[in-house]
Amino acid sequence: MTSAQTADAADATVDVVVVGAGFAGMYLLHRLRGLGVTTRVLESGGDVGGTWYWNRYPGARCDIPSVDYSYSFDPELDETWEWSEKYAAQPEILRYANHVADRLDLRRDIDFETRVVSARWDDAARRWSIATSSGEVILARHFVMATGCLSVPKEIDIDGVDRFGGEVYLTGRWPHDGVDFSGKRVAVVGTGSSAIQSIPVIAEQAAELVVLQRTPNFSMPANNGPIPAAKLDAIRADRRAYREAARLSQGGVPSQPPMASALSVSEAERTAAYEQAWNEGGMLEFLGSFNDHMSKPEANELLAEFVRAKIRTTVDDPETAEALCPTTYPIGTKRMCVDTGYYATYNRPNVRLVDLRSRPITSITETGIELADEHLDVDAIVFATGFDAMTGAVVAVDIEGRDGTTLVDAWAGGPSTYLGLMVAGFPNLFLVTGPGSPSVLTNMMVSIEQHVDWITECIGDLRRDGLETIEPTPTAVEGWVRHVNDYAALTLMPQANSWYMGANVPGKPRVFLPYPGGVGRYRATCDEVVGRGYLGFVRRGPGTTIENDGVVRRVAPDVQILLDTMAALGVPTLDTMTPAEARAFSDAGAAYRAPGPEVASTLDGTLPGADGELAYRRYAPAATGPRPIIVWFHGGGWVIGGTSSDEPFCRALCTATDAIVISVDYRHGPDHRFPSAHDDALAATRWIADHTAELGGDGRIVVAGWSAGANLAATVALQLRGSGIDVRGQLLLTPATDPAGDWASMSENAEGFVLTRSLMQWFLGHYVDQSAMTDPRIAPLRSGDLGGAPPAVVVTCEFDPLRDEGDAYAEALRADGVATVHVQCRGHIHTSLLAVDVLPSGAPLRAEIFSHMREWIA
Ligand code: N01
Repeated sequence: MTSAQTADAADATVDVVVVGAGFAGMYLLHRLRGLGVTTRVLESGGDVGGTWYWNRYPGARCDIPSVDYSYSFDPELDETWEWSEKYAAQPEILRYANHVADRLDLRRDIDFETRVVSARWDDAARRWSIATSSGEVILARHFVMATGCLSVPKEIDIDGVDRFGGEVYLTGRWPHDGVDFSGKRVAVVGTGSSAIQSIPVIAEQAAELVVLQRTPNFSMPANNGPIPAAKLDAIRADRRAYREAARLSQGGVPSQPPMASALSVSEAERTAAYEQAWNEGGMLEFLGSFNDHMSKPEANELLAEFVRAKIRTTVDDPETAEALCPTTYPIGTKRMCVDTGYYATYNRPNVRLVDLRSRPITSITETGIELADEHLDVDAIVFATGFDAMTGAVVAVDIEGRDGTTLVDAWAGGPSTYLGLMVAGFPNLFLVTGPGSPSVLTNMMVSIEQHVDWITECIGDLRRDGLETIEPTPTAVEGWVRHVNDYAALTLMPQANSWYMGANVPGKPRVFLPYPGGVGRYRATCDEVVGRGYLGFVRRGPGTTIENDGVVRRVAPDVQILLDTMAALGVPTLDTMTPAEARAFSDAGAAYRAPGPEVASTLDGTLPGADGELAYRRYAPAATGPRPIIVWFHGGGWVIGGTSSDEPFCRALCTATDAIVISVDYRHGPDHRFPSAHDDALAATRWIADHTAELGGDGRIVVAGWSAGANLAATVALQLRGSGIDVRGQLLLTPATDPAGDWASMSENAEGFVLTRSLMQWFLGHYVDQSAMTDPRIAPLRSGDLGGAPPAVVVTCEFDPLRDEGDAYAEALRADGVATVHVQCRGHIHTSLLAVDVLPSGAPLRAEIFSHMREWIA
């Protein structure tokens, strides 16, 4: 197809085609008009409203408070529209959509009952050719899928539906005239949100209702009614600030992020918090009543059990109650439901629950539903069986990008996008709330407005700059997909067979679809991408190509949150203090950290160093009998720290390896300068080796340390070559190996990752003279031959100023024939692995490190 042919076949040419006239398409049309571009909106429904146009089942209402689930872009609209209750019902929300369409005169640019069939990118003409169900072909520079996340109902995958002689309904495609179930025997299949909202209403009408449940869902009471006064007051006091707080929040509703762990408070305190959120809050407040429900299984289970107890006290029949209690996935990992009288409905004499786990459906017959052991005669079946979420509506259009690649093929292994907004190889195709964006995990209105604003401004920027196309680079897409997965891995979300994972649709790749980082963080990322010159995008215009390849979020998400929190708290850096102040500050900080795992015992003692007694702390594992001994040298730049400054890590090391860990102190600068610490480290290791039996050791020694301590461990390992001491291995965690070297990582990571270049200089300045900086004891990389050193695990972190000298040491060890495992920690900083029980993403890395160490001392 040439561009000339395309143009000939075209019925119309516009700047932008938008698919969908739900809340996303409506706002987009409004913004694009403001930009002065020509726009056609194509909508398969008969009017505006999207999800609220289609989902007219009884009981349908929003599960985010309506004052939040509404547009914020038009202050007058915001002030003049009044919601009748906390969670408005579908007819009221649809009235709101119509009101907005009237107010902004949107319908004149919308083609209703028009389905987009295909869209092909013409690279020569740099525009999309879009074919519709009415036979029209429209050419457009930009093509936006504003098709909603839950718009394509999942196909009914139960045998025999066509045979059924009664009425069949799909909650997502409900008749506009409503349905009268009076006097009828009705079956509802499914117990997701749609079912949980409709079941209580259908039960009031129907003669009999049987609910067919495959997986029970967690639901909480909507407590619907008047909008809470406190919320109204907050909005009226400062509407703009209220809306801004929503934009910067996690879920798109203003809230205080929870500070406490569910595991850190008494049972009474926890229950009181749960009761309050259950009775007064919404789903976001309930799940967010403590900060670890979505990350720690034990915390999650406490909340889940609270809901199960509520179900048991509400539902009279114990067997039904038990069947309604979800037990196979963590609470919140499937979208939690908000209901009005759902569980109590099962106390009605005309309602019955069938648990499909024990009594599966075998088929649908002419007269009802056949179970393994019973036939259910019914007059109507309601399928509340869900949607092909997030990708279904996008791939329903036959979209072909550059070089004839279809989106279906590009996404065969799961959707890959940049920011959930764009796809590599599909120029000028935008997705509103696409996979990889916060979307369904948040208040959709906030997410929609942010995406529409971003897309509009992007198109505006292109036009301003005389450019015609934009698309993400494969690197940017790969980086974003990795970041989304990194985030999801910090949560319990991937554990459920949910539609978030694509698990509800047979054959759909199992990928976590939305971005779990929250709307505030996500917005900042999108803004940063633009601020950095459209990082991760290629933009083209006549005779111009501007490629700005790169990855926007490379730091591990939990590490970034920690860094942001430290920045917000204004934690001072040690190099602004005297050594004594730095020691006091770091000792004080130790009181606030997680303690690390339990060990069988700890014991404090002293041992002779090179010049006087040195303190040590011995951590013993539960295993009995003589054990290998790991001699641990703490970090702290040879200036600060002591036997307990790395305590959580020492405990983790001890429990994971079943070895005795002896954390040895050493003399510090500036009072004791180089080589005092190095002499002490050697003397202490020798003494431990000589006294191994009395320390509980079996004669095998491992030397280990972090940062400056890893420098000591590396040097001791070299010095003990040929000594007769049975040194089985060396663990070097983010070691300093050549402080005088000119390392790129020292410049790249000079600022912003806790260990800074100036702090490193501060440490070195207090400990070692410039003239000694290349001494092989402080610069083991300069030792010449490293051969004969014990096997090594060298750990380096991507955002560590010491990364490159650590990498070089691992290479040098290998080159000199030392068995070396090099663990390179993507997205991590110098202090990451020491933050035991603080940074979840460090746990698998520690596990990997410890597994290698166990091989030395098996
Ligand atoms: O769909 P769902 P939904 N045989 O996928 C069952 C939003 N929403 O329409 O879990 C038997 O959650 C399936 O069982 P299982 C909201 O985000 C919002 O209810 O696969 N059962 C499940 O129980 C929500 O999360 C509101 O084992 C079958 C049910 O059908 C999303 O839309 C209201 C089956 C589907 O539940 C989807 O909710 C409504 C089969 N063959 C919806 N196939 C608001 O309040 C599926 N099921 C704003």
